[in-house]
Amino acid sequence: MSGIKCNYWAGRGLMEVPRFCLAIAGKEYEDWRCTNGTGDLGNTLDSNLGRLPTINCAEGTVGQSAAINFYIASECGLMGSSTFEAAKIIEFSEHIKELNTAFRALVPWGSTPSEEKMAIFFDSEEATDYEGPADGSKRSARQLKWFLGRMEKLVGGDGFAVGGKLSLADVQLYNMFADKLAPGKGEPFESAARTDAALDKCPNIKACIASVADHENVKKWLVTRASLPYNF
Ligand SMILES: N[C@@H](CCC(=O)N[C@@H](CS)C(=O)NCC(=O)O)C(=O)O
Repeated sequence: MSGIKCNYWAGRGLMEVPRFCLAIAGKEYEDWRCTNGTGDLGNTLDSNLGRLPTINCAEGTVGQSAAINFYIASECGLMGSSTFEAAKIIEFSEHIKELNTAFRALVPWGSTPSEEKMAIFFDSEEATDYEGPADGSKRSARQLKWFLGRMEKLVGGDGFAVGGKLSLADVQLYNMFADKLAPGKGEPFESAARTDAALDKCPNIKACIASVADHENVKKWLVTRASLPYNF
């Protein structure tokens, strides 16, 4: 047992990236899922301002998903081979977070997306500055194509985003672009088909996602989690 306890709701949300990292590393942990209120967790919620996710580990409690991702990925050997590579992995995490923020500005969590909003996110070519200094006049028009156009050039051409080996960045790419609970349920950006079509133009990013999808421990985790409570 790793001594790690993950505390979260009965969903993927902000805990599924750490769960994937733990699965990849083959570490056992306690996967606490909130079904009956968070009262049992006592003051361990303080580290996330009373919210989930949090983790308990030998040294104490950690809250905020970015910090949890860093801690778990480090413990699982998924934070690169140097401080520089760790920084590059965090850099990539932030790109992915910004992309998700752009999507959620159009489609707030829990809402039903309109075709108009989905078309803006997937098809907009208003911001086409895929190279060089970003065009600040198009700041509010940066949608999927803009992020992918720039991110595709940053990842390695060897199936790994950073440092020639599997890292948190690859897990986050899988989580954002490929993870789904079931056909039609919990699809990336509310449409796996549209997401896959966009990725067809990004062979480097697709290869990073495949490195995660093809990992034997990931395949086992996907079978295991199918029997666990997942509402989102
Ligand atoms: N920035 C925090 C956000 C935490 C957060 O919003 N958690 C949600 C669940 S995903 C929550 O518990 N919300 C309850 C609330 O805000 O009252 C993180 O990344 O951990």
